[in-house]
Amino acid sequence: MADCIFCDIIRGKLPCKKVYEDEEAIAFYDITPQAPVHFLVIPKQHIPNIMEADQSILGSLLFKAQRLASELGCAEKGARFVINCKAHGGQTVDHLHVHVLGGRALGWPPG
Ligand code: DGP
Repeated sequence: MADCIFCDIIRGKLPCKKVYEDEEAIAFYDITPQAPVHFLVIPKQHIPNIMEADQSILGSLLFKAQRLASELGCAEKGARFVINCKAHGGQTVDHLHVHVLGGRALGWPPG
């Protein structure tokens, strides 16, 4: 989709520090990390937010997020898996993405 920075990353028009890629998804480190481990898992298909995603893509993205978190050392102490949605959810990029944050203890609740 035009004017989507994550679609530009998928197409290689914008650089990223890639964690993982397959036919349907890509994972890369967040540009403004909020934890020692902070990466995003996104579908290659332009899906604006979680409300427009189906069961298959959600299951697949979350499973990949879980596997990658484990590979990056977050299995023992845990991590946070976050999907922000639209204005009230604090979503700033309108392309579905799962945040994975780990490597330190995180506070709760969010502001
Ligand atoms: P959200 O607020 O849930 O929409 O989070 C969007 C995240 O995307 C935010 O943590 C910063 C990250 N981000 C925005 N632009 C870029 C970019 O060009 N490259 C990378 N790697 N991350 C980006």
